[in-house]
Amino acid sequence: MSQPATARLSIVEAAAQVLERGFVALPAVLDATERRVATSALDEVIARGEANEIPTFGYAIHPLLTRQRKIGSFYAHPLITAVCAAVFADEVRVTHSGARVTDRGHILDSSRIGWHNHAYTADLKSMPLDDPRRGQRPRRLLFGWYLDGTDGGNGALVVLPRRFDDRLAPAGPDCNSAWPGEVDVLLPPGSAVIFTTDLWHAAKQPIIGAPRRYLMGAHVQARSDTTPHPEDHVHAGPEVDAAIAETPALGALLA
Ligand SMILES: O=C(O)CCC(=O)C(=O)O
Ligand SMILES: [Fe+2]
Repeated sequence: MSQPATARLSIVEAAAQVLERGFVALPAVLDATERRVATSALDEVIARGEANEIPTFGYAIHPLLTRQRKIGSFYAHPLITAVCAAVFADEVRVTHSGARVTDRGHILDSSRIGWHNHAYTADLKSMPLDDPRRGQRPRRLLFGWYLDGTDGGNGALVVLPRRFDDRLAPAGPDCNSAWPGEVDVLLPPGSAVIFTTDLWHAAKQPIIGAPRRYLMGAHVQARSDTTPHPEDHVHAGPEVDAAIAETPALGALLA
């Protein structure tokens, strides 16, 4: 099944989708100029040799905010901040930043990035998803900017929709195969996806010769929750300071 993301949702509707299905697609939020700014900012980091190139994954840049002052506004984007805040019913904090870029130079020899999630610490990982101790809402989300979208050519994001508190065992033992109920999230350029860290997801690989595929994203945590996560970064240094000077709202998100 695939799901083209076309409709414009209100903040409330978008947050409700995260609670009901574990993810929401926000189609075509960025315009062509914004997309060019972000893609060239990622290309600069790659050209400086600061990306970790993994043949079957692409370029991985983690953390990103400490390496590139030009992308602060995408991390403090008011729509992303508002939807995450509505999901948490709390203010938000950005705790991880990163990017994935793939192109025809990468030999993508398996059919997808296998099924995984970015669930919490060991305690929460072993706590059933419907355990009341988890609370009424997710406490950590991920967002991704798909700067040139996703389609059959450059590799769809694949998700297994679930209510945020559903007890959902992995749908199959093989993390590299298709799972029943999976949904391809197809996105026009400049779209964002917001999903809970518990959501099982995978990504189809770009076909050989597909155009460059740019993804940059973050972990977003409810401000009242200080539980650390192994993927968290310290965002500090001159690039972060310069980004905050240009986009003051980023300062509040990183504080
Ligand atoms: O490339 C994608 O669409 C998803 C990548 C991903 O899930 C990850 O890097 O953890
Ligand atoms: Fe992931």
